[in-house]
This record gives sequence, C-alpha cells and structure tokens, in this order.
Amino acid sequence: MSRPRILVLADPKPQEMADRLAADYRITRDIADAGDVEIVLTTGGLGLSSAQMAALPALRLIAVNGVGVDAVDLEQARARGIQVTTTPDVLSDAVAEMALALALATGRRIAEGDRFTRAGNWAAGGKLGLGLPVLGRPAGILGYGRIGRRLAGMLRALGSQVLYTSRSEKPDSPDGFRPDAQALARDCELLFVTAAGGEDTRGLVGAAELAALGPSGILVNVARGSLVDNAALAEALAQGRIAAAGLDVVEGEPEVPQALLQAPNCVLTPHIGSATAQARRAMAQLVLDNIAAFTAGRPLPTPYGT
Ligand code: 8YV
Repeated sequence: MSRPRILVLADPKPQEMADRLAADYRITRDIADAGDVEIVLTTGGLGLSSAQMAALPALRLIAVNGVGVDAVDLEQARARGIQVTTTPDVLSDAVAEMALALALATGRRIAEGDRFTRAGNWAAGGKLGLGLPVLGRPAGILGYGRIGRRLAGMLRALGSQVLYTSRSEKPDSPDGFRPDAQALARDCELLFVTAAGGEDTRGLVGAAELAALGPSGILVNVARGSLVDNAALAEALAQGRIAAAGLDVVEGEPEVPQALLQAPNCVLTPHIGSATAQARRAMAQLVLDNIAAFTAGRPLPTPYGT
C-alpha cells in the first residue's frame, strides 16, 4: 500500500520524530497541493483556520501537536465530520513547571537580578530591591484542566493554599472553588492562567481582575495570550496595581507590545511551556500514534474533547 499523503504545517520535534514521519508518509507542506490530502499535522499555536480547512476538501483528520485547539475551526470540523486529536497529559508537567518557574522568576526578581548583575551594578556597589515570596502565598488557578490541576498539585506539595475557578466546581478537588476570575483574583496573591484559549475566554483577566489581585499580586500566563488584556496588564504593571507578571504567551505573539517589553517587573518567555526534549518527544509520539491509528482505521488514542 503506498504511503498516505499528509499536509505538515510544522514538523514535530525532535528531528528523529520528523524523520519517522517522513519515512512513513508522503509529506506536502503546500496547502494548494493538498486537495487530495486526508490528514493535516499542525500545532496548538498554528491550528487550522476556516479558510485553510475549506481549501482541503478531502480532509478527515487534524492532528494537533499540542493541546490548544483555539486556532482550529472546530465548528467546521464538526460539521464536516473531521476528527481532531491533541497531545494531552504528556506536556502537563512541563507547562505547569514553567508556570512555577515564571512565578519564582518574577517574585524573586531573577530576570531583573540577572540583568542587574550583567550590567555591572552589583560590582559597582548597587543593591537590587526586595522581591516577593511565592511559596506559601495563596495561589489561584484560572482554568482547572489537566495543566491547572498538575500545577495545583505542585503548589499544594510546596505548602501553598490553592484556589481555582472553572466552569463548574469539582467535587473531587482538595482546592477552594471560586465562581469567577475576579473572585479568584480577590482571594489569591498569585494568579496562574491555565485555561483554554478561544473567544469564550478572551480577556478573562482585565483591569477589574488585576485590581482585585492587588499591589503585591503576581500574574502568570502559560495558556494563551488572548486570556489577558495586554493594555490593562501594561497599565497595572506601570502603575503598581500588581507587583509583577510572568508571560510565556502574549496576545499578538510573537510580537510583544512595547509597554510589556519595557516593563522591568514583567518576565517574558517565547511560548516555551512545553519545550523540553521529554515533553516534545512524547507529544510527537502521540501525534504519530494518532495518525497511524487513523490510517489503520483503529480508534484514535487522544481524540479532542476526551
Ligand atoms: C505547543 C501549545 O507546544 O499545546 C499547545 O497548544 O501551545 C504548546 O504546548 C505549541 O503549540 C507548539 O507551537
């Protein structure tokens, strides 16, 4: 049987996984050359837009290398019976760890301290100001899915009180439920954004939530930039309405607003939450498993929504 053709919008990492993909499938990277293609490999960041999907009449599977599906036209996929798969669980540790790292980097001024030292200020007798403790302060999880729960477990193990908000209260959770983002921000001092992106969560963290978080509060976003109002955040950081922010994702990425680039109390990283060799290898393996199962007519290991 000839090797199936697939449209690849982004190679899985590490390279060995991309090589395995090339060995098992005939790859095209040109949507205009993919009219007969049944399978698309994309990432959480790239997704597959309405127009792209409409240009693929034979499409039957969208294999996402990631867990975010906010950039996939799910409505069109459902209407056309196109299956969507993601890579859940295997990246939860990495992304949750990144959230914790960003909280520590902001609270304890690690990025500022690095710049301060490299600029020769320490050698010149300068003193960097005090930071803020992270562990032991009430932590709020905005979005209690796989990543949010994993982060909650890490924080709980480190002695922090954990609160969360989600569409509904989770009876099995040992953490405190709050009905919405503002109530959560009011009752915590570290606010972690781990909810799914998309139009229904756009701007969940705005001026009101940041004011509720307060002047010693720290915001961390490892989910999607769309969840946080950039302008409100830049204002809150500049005016000291919150203490600091750690962002692995920003609305409009990879472009970042100047106000955030220039904010000394904002730590920025380039969407690397899942970027460890272990996580990316496991994600790529799941992608290959999903595509192989689809090709063989077997049940898909990680269909979206399960
Ligand atoms: C992916 C992500 O690695 O899972 C997601 O949706 O955003 C990341 O974990 C990213 O999409 C790769 O570009």
